[in-house]
Amino acid sequence: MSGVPGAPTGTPDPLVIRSLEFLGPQATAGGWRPDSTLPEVAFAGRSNVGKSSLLNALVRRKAFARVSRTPGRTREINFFAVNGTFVLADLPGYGYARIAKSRQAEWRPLIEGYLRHAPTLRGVVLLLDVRRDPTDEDQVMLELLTETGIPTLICVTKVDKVGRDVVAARMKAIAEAIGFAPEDLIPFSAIDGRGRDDLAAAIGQLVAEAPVAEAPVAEAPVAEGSADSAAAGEGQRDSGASLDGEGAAAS
Ligand SMILES: Nc1nc2c(ncn2[C@@H]2O[C@H](COP(=O)(O)OP(=O)(O)O)[C@@H](O)[C@H]2O)c(=O)[nH]1
Ligand SMILES: [Mg+2]
Repeated sequence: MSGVPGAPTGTPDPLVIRSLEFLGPQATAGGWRPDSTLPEVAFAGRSNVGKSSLLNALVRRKAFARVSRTPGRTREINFFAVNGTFVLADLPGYGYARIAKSRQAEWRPLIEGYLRHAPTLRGVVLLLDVRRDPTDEDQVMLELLTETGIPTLICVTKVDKVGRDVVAARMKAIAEAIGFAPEDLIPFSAIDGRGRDDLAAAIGQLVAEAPVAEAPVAEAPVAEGSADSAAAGEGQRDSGASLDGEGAAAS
């Protein structure tokens, strides 16, 4: 099982966790975020898509799996430094059916603000449920990613919930709905582990690749004020936090 196009088999697994440090939450658009120079990868998707389960499977950490039921935490962006080498940003799930419509729209300014002001962001992993067609909110997310030019990995979750033959058909339908090639989608299951190594390799590539959206470094003379982003204090907060998860979520 494999098939991440271009992912060399020799890419070291960046998600063998030696250290994992909670850096803090971003709660509002333009609010605090870590002043990090490390490459960053963000994870996005609809509530209940399986994001917490995927992250727990990716980093293979029991402590990580502790599902927080704090409602507030699930509406924040939570930042973690992995092995001191890259930052994982867990974006709030959108489209949660039990949240009033007025609150459902809150995710957009926060996520949009984040995408536009994350200087070291190397890519976003967007999760889509194998059994569902992409929603309007998924499409909004994709449009934001296209517009900002942020490299995007599509991960199709919960593939263990449908038969193997159905997976192929669903991958094709989902790819079509979002304008991707089916072979560029990564099938994933937190239950049987499918896709975990492919996703880890693809993330490894993202964080290893030359930055695409950062200020030019060596060649061009540095424009004043553009490169100096390291200044303010390290935002280190309660490191006992774990990734969010709606343990009691419906469907
Ligand atoms: N069968 C199966 N269930 C999953 C998988 N990933 C998540 N789930 C279930 O889907 C629900 C939502 O998962 P969760 O990780 O909390 O989703 P989140 O809201 O996106 O963080 C939970 O009941 C999980 O047990 C998967 O790969 N396979
Ligand atoms: Mg979650």
